[in-house]
Amino acid sequence: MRELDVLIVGAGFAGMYMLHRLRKEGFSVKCFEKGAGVGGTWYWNRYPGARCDVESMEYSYSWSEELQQEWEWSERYSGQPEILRYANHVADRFDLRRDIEFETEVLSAHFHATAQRWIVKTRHSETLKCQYLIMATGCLSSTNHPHFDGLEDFNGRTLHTGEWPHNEVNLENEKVGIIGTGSSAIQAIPHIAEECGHLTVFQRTPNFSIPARNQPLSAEEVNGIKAEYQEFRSLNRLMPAALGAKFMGATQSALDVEDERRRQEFENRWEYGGFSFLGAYNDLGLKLEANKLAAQFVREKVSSIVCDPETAKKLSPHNVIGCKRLCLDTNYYETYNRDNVELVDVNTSPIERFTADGIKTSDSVYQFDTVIFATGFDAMTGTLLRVDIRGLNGQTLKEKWYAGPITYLGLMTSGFPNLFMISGPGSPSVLTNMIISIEQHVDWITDCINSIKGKKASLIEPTPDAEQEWVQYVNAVADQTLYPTCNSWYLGANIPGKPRVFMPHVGFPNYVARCDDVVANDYQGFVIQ
Ligand code: NA7
Repeated sequence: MRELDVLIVGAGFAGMYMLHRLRKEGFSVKCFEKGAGVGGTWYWNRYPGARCDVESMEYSYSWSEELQQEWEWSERYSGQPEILRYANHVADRFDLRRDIEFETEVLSAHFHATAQRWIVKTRHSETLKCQYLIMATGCLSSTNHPHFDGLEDFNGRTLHTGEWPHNEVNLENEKVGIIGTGSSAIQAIPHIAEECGHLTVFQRTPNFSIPARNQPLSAEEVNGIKAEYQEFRSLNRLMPAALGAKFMGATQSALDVEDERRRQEFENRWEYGGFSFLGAYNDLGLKLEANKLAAQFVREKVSSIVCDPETAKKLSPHNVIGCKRLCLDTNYYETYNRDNVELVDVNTSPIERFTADGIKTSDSVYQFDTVIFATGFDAMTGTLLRVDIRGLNGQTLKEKWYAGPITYLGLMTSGFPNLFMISGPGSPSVLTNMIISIEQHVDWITDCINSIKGKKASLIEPTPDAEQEWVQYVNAVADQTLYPTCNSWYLGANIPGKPRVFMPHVGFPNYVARCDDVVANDYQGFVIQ
């Protein structure tokens, strides 16, 4: 049986950097990846229009000055193919592939208490032993396939945005249906509408979307950032979402500004595009009254863009803006002015079933060649719980987390010694620039493993008290914001039966300070032996 110091699961941006760090520290380490290539999220999400919503100069590794200087991003927001090229470039440049085993899915990991080792089994029936197991499996990696009656009868093609085929998908002249209007759908719909014959969009909840204003990056802008890249990174790390220092950080309340000035500020931000919109005032994510002003502005924009008043009304989002992740688009609302696009509100016309030819709602029958599920993910915990992970006394992670994930710092959970999660529930992860959060976790884990070695110890796990306190703290912080007020995937609310618990930690700098304090206090809240 192979034996390693560390096994990393997943070769996305988390797994790749983790591998690089631990290999440099001299540990025997391998990375197992289910896909046939690196890139994680960006390997699987290849749907038309897939694009990052964090700006390219920020959504990239900061740990290698040479890398960040030499890589040339072409657009303000990178499209999926360019991000995947970047991931491949990193894998080659740092010779990571020799320690990544592709098409190798981990099915189970059981902790053997006497041997103090994790016993890991793969789909290829290999069994191996490792001292540390690091789950770098991503927050949006288990797709959500909601149940629809009759789906098995449908003779057409079905696709999921999060599992898009690797060969070209030709939708020309096809009748296409798409279910869902989250970020993936909002990016894909304008592209699909241009390509296909007719597109029917099935919407359950209208989302807030802001124009991305994507454009080519100018040499001037790139050179300006590269001249002071470290400073640029440091400023962004001080922001609550570890991004956008140039447009977040407003100090004024939306309620303290007269109507006309506020309107102009929203207008400026709408024109500038992207997440900057939510940075207009310091209380848009905190006070309902302030939030309503921003939400109303977007609703008015929707009505001014969409020609058909009935469609505009259906598209008008009615909840709290930013409570679900804000969507960024290119021509999303404009697409509904096309003759070949139709919007169906499934609240008033519920989908009853799939038929052999398409979909039957309560009041119509639709024929489709292809139906696209843009129905999102079992986020943050989905992939961790799909692996059969068993800790001390055979307890499964599923049993332990039956009422919601319990972690300390989003890094570890008690009863599961030497099991680390990168961007696990309870850490800032999806509320931040993921790459920056990933780097902070990877660096923390590397220091931790080195420290255990330095102490001539072999095991680490958090205490139950520390993790209980942490979960309460994460929820208390979230409760000071508007995040818990809607049915988002941050709360697990998109998956029937999933416990409703706010999973990410709000605020990057506070989180980093807590992690640093824990280390400064000799790994307070952990037991090392
Ligand atoms: P999201 O944001 O979870 O969106 C999924 C969409 O699918 C959303 O509009 C859902 O409606 C809809 N949905 C899910 N199940 C159903 C059923 N059963 N019937 C009708 N509609 C349904 O996933 P995305 O992939 O778009 O984006 C995920 C993240 O990736 C995004 O936040 C960015 O960070 C990138 P609902 O809103 O639940 O009513």
